[in-house]
Amino acid sequence: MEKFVILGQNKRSCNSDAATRKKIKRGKDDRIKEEEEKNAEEDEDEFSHPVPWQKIEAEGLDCDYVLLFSKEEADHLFKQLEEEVVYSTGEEAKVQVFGKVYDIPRKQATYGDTGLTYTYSGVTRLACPWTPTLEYIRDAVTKVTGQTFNFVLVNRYKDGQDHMGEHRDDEKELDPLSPIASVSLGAARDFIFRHRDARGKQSCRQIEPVKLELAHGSLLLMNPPTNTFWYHSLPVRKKVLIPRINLTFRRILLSDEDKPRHDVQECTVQTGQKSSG
Ligand SMILES: O=C(O)CCC(=O)C(=O)O
Repeated sequence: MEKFVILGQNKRSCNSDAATRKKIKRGKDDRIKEEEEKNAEEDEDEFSHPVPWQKIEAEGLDCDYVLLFSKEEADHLFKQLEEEVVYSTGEEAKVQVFGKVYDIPRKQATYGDTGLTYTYSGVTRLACPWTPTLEYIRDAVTKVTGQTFNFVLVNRYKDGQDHMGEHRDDEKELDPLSPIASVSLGAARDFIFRHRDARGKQSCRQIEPVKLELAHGSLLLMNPPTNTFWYHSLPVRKKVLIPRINLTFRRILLSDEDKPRHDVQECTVQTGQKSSG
């Protein structure tokens, strides 16, 4: 039987929890102290995580998981993204692995700050301008983590046949000190981490894989050094019949050093809105 990390099903979103948090009351004659405590509390509201985070740890793996959005909000965000996100087609929907070109078994799009590019699987992609919903979700993630992001990779899985193979997000243009924040909307899907020393028949160590189920409205933070030591994948699950959208928010280094500028695939849509044609 497969062993999964059991993740909690807290029902409330961060925003509603923050709003209902009680203020600490102080005596009238202690005004300065009261003011200091109020300021500290406001700072905490801005960058704390009032819903319970779950820590997921193993050797060289450090992740945090939380249900960021309520079901209603997650349903709404999914619908909005279905309207706004424009996915790559044709040549742009292919990747190169060991020199061979393949169709991607899902749909992909890249959004972010102006001019940013990201190279993975042999293809360099230019970020389309943020859409309002991507911006909203990015800001919600920043609010609960205190981390900023300038790029998002959008993956859309039409059903459980669509998948993502084992890989690490360790490209040199990614800030190695920044976590990768993965927001999931739609079908719950299994997500599997495998240690680099425990892959394949030739593996030199026996380390158990870490298996999670990523829920609708969830946020998984993959903190450094997770992506150095652990590969991750989203395997085929034939019983899953509904779509899922995953957003991985990333921080791309702004220095032009080492940034490949060749073979850049242009962003085909400038507005981030679907064309009617
Ligand atoms: O859809 C997922 O949860 C996986 C996404 C992923 O592995 C990636 O964007 O690197």
